[in-house]
Amino acid sequence: MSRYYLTTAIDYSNGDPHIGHAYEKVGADVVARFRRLVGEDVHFVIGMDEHGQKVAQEAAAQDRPPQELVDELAVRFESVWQRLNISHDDFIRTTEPRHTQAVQALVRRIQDTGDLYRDRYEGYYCTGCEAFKREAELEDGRCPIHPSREIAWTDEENWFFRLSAYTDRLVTHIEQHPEFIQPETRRNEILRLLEGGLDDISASRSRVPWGVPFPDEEGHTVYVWFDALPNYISAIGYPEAGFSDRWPAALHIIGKDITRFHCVIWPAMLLSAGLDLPDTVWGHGFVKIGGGKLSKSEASLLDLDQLIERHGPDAFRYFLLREIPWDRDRDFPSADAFLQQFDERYNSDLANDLGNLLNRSVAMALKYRDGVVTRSAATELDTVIDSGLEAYDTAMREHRLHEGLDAAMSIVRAANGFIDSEQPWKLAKDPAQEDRLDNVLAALVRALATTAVILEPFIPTKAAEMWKRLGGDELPSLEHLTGELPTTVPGRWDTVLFPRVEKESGGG
Ligand code: ME8
Repeated sequence: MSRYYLTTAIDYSNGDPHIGHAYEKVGADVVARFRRLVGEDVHFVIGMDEHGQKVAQEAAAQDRPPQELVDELAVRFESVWQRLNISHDDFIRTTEPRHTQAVQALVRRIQDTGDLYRDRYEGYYCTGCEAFKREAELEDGRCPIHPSREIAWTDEENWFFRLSAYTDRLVTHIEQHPEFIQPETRRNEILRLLEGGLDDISASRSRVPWGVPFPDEEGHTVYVWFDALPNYISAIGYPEAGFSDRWPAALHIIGKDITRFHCVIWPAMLLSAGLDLPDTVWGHGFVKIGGGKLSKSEASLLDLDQLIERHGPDAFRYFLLREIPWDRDRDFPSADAFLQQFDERYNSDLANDLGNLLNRSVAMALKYRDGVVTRSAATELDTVIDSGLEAYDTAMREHRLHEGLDAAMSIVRAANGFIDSEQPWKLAKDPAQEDRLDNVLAALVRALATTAVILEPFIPTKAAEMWKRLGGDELPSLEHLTGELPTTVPGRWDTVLFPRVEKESGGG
């Protein structure tokens, strides 16, 4: 069984989870579930980034010890992930002793290679990015990513990491491994950045007490990115030898704002420590409302608990990946527009296309054949199912999740079209069409069974229920799909899979 270790960014513990976090975790969960579906031994890690100035400032603003704040937020994030059915195997928190030990071990190892030196830093620091900024990176004296935050001038004696020494090795690695940074837009951005050469960066902070103590350096903590990035190895047991059972990771999933940390700093740290680089870093796009920052009142309309409540967790998962391409940004004009689109998508794709197909097909199989579907020949719909499966598999393996989802839904749309064109109720009246009716019904059940399996990564609970309603037991893995198709539909269900919503969309 091949191993597949995947991770997401660990989220900052300075506020509640939002739709951007949910989008990333759901997308990563779709990848994890897809890899399990194709029979791989998946290890899926998410977690919390709990140290640094940003978290310390929030705790101070709330007049609380930072540990108390991060403990509370970790519970809050995990409860949302549970409600969304995120199937992670581990939840790493950077305040855990296993993490602290791993970070210190990695810093010592990098120190041993001679890549750390003491120097003085004088310049700007953006707590939003948790990063030092060159003057040229600022716009009107502010960080363009966090224009609402004051940018702070800092002057401190730090440990520095010789990042500049890795420029050429990084360029060579990226050029020789086109799969290392994806999608390609991100790869090009990083190559452009490397063309300009790299500055060395701080590895410690002497003015931020909330962090992992820097080894043998009283008063210094490990710079928060130097602390956060190694979560990918601390979670699998670094520096214990067993960590290499999982390392290198197959995939790091992160947002486009932090590709530089993952495609430049992290690989340089790994190279310095003599560790392998991850196979792929995927930098997904951003969900935006009204072009950028959400106002507080708009944000409250998009509270995750309410969004999950609105049409259930599967519908929210579906909506996020149907509407927001996995490789690009998506801007909704307003929170109201987001909700309206959510309601429309729910009704059109899930209640109408998928839900109705299931109802109509089950009803016809029961009415005309007592639920037993047998085939003597393939139909046009079978051809569509075969090509849909192939398109799905290719898209999913290349992490084009929105295309994978569309390939699955194209089978659903084709099956509905097939019912309309074949008119099974007419075939049932004509004794000469008995075989044709058998084949049509069998193809419909096959379309539904196939989509139940391949939609499992996106809508895990409803997909399992679909499979059951078709007479299946446990959802099979993808390679066993053909052999395990249900052939007897057990009976009618008195509930529908996705009840239609009729209410006006809006904030409530
Ligand atoms: O960056 N749309 O944490 P974070 C899509 N702790 N994705 C978004 C988003 C949006 N509107 N807003 C944020 C951090 N994200 C660091 C990561 S990893 C070693 C440390 C994504 O809470 C963002 O790109 O600010 C990142 O991948 C993740 O959410 C966590 O963001």
